Amino acid sequence: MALSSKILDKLAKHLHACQREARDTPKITDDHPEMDFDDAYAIQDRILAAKLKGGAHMAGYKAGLTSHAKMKQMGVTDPVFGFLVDEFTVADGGEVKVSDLIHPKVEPEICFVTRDELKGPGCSIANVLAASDVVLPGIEVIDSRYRDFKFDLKSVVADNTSASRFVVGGHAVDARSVDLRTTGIVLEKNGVPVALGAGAAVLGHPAAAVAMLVNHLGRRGKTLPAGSLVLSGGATEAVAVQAGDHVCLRMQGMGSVSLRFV
Ligand code: OOG
Ligand code: MG
Repeated sequence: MALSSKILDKLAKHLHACQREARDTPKITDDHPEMDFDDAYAIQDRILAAKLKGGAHMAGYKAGLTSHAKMKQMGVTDPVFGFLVDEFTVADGGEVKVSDLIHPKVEPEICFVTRDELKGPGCSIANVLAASDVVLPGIEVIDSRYRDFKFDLKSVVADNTSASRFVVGGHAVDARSVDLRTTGIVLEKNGVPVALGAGAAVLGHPAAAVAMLVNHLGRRGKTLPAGSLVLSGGATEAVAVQAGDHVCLRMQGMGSVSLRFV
């Protein structure tokens, strides 16, 4: 850790306020270049603690920057992990108010629901599949609090990896009944396909993203509880949206899920 507890508190308050008030900010490493990854996750933990104190409930976890398309788009090289709480959830077919957000983008994600607790280190794709219940399609709405979506990895971790809204739906299938590497993904905006992919775009196999999350939690003395929802990360580049847009994700063998921006 490079930053004092007082500065971590201040940065967490600042980023949380930016999220709630839909206000952008320069990336926090501009003022704190010495910040390390432990600091970044400590800031994220403080934001989660504030949300839980305010009555929020955990809704799951997310891996991000798990595909080359996303890493290239954002200019970074490693995956990151964040939390999901109930205030981020949108019903399938539901509405997202653009005025509550800064500069939203959508991305298609293969989502896992676990049946058994998972522990790291040493968690593998096989462990994830053995402990999983179902997989289903999800659209994540990301909304970096950083000006023009410009950040480095540490800043984006502190900002809870740009988490803002998500929807899961479609048709859940047994995680072991499908080859998730060849699962086709079509993201449509206003009826037009805008991003295409397959599950293998996510670290070769989307379960690898869940295993990385579990190993990350293990390093921090935590486990992934049974019954967790995990977003495995955008399989394609994220697509900017604005009020009036309708977004639909079609995932092979798993139906579709959608939302509208108003
Ligand atoms: C960081 C969050 C990335 C994903 O699925 O890759 C993410 C960002 O790109 O703002 O959620
Ligand atoms: Mg994502």
